[in-house]
Amino acid sequence: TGAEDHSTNLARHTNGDVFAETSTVEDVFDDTYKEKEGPKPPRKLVWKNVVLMCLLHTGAVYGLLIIPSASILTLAFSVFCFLISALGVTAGAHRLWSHRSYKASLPLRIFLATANSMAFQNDIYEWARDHRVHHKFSETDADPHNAVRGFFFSHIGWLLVRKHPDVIEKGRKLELTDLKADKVVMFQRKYYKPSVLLMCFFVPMYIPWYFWGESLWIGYFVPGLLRYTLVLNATWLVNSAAHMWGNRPYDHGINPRENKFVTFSAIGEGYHNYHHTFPYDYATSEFGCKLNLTTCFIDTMCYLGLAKDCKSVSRELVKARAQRTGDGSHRSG
Ligand code: ST9
Ligand code: ZN
Ligand code: ZN
Repeated sequence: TGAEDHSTNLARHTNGDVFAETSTVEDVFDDTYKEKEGPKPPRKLVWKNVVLMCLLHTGAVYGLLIIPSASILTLAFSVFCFLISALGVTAGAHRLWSHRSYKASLPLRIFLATANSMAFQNDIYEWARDHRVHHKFSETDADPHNAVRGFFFSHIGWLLVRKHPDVIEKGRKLELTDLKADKVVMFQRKYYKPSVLLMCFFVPMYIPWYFWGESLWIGYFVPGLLRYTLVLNATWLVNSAAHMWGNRPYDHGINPRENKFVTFSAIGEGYHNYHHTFPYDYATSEFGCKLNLTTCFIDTMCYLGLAKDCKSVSRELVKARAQRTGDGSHRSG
């Protein structure tokens, strides 16, 4: 399946230079893997995570309730923090580090890693490793958030139980030298805990207090916990909703779908049928910046000379693929 896409993919992953080292990225679906037969291993709950996620979501609901007592500046700042942390995931952990779909200069990588700590979604190395197994073994036992196990599991449930052994077994065999060679990634991993305390909790709480006299309490619950929880859920919707609801214009043989709502809330990451079909495209869609703030951001970085070598798929290839394997809903605009 998709041999031409695969070879394009390999051809496009050129060798590194002063920007960032790249190697062949293992984000292409591997149809040779077969799930083990027999009963599945038992589900082992991790109670600590269950309790923490309950507390977090309770804190977020409380943050929602106290919005009327927050100043307008604090609300604007919360949106700002949402966007920065979202970019740390979309432009950083996802499009740059998991897929190597463009190259980023050192200052940009430092910015993205800092923004990524604000999103507190595991360090970049772990995120990208889990994400590469997600693409390579999509919707099997070796996919960390296997959507075949239902909405709840692929949304949040997978973070509340021990991983399926195949995720770890297959993950250990992945080629991750590009991540290990990236000093920014390794630095963020080494100092992950303090960087999260600072970026995800302290900065969002402290800045409104210091600069415009907001209470620390509101700073903690609104730009802090509420914003964090919203970014988490927007991200998780890509794994749950965008693997369940929407059209499949590029490949109807896979579950990931084009979902407008997810695209909006995840600043451009809901074109998920396209993304699983062409994982190396820096725009994760064929529509450029449309509903895609992340692509806009990367384009701006290129304009400023901070990013380069964005990979994309030619219109002809997209069209041919849609005709060959799509569900018939493709409209080339
Ligand atoms: C979070 C992540 O929320 C969200 C990621 C979402 C991905 C979305 C993708 C969608 C596309 C992109 C769209 C972006 C949109 C953004 C929009 C923004 C608006 N390979 O982990 P352990 C090893 S995090 C190889 O403990 P358990 C591991 O190294 C939220 N090896 O497994 C270790 O080895 P060693 C906050 C692997 O015990 C050993 O296995 N964080 C792999 O099963 C054990 O590892 C949390 O909630 C692999 N893939 O526990 C906590 N995986 O011992 C998260 C593991 O040698 N995590 N290994 O070091 C945990 O608490 C645990 O991982 C667990 C599993 C309980 C889930
Ligand atoms: Zn996916
Ligand atoms: Zn991806």
